[in-house]
Amino acid sequence: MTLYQPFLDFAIATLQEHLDLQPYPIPEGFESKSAITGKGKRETEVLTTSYGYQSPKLRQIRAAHVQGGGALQVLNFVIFPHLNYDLPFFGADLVTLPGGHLIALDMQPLFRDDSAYQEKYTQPVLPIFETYQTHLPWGGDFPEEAQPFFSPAFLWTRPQKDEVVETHVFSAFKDYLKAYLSFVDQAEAVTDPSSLQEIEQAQRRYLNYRAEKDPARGMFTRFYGPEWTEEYIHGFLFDLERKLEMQP
Ligand code: DBV
Repeated sequence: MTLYQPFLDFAIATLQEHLDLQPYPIPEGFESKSAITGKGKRETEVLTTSYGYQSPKLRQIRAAHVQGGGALQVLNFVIFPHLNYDLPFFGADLVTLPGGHLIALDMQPLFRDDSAYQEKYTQPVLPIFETYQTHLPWGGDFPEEAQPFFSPAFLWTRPQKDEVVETHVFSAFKDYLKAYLSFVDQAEAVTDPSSLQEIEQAQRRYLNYRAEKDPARGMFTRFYGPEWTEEYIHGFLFDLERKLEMQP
């Protein structure tokens, strides 16, 4: 059992319980990928496994789980709603590197500076966010250009101990996911053409940013090569652009 496996198991079980969950196709060759890294006694396997689901309101629910021993563990888990809902993205980037843990957890807004939107999708999360401030303080040093994509309830923290991840971070992850599912439950389809256009624009903005700035690009390129990495990013992890191109 690795650090983030319980997070993944909880997420899938909870989604299954609350949603009409269907599989989301994972392109061939990307379900599971392994490479050997390091030399001699440092030789370790780095295994990346992918998970994909969808539901009537959620276009793509996907996870990438990287397992490379005690000094490299990642769970990147994102939910992309269908384009006819104003729902935020659920975004979790749980990263363990030799220097410690790096935790990003948020309901990433479509419209960061719209106060009605904040009222609807950030206010209800703030009490949960505040609950965790003592044990999971602000992690500092955050890319300026990423700011527009996060809400005021963005949980960004760098715990040193595994134990903090296993307890407080796991608990925050559960609370955020449950709160997200209650948003999904309440969400009603948008039909107004100009609102639909704004949603599509906001989704494209987010997608392009994440695909372009994916902080895992370097790591994946080192392990699996540039071709596999670019195809994984654009063909699975952040695939909206491709899916829209395929539509008539
Ligand atoms: N991040 C991803 C995907 C990953 C992944 C798909 C499957 O978006 C892993 C793997 N994140 C990952 C790794 C690192 C980070 C760091 C391996 C460490 C990179 C390194 O130090 O070499 C939030 N993730 C980060 C950082 C931030 C985030 C701010 C540290 C700063 C940085 O290196 O850029 N999550 C990340 C982010 C957004 C998000 C920028 C933007 C919307 O949702």
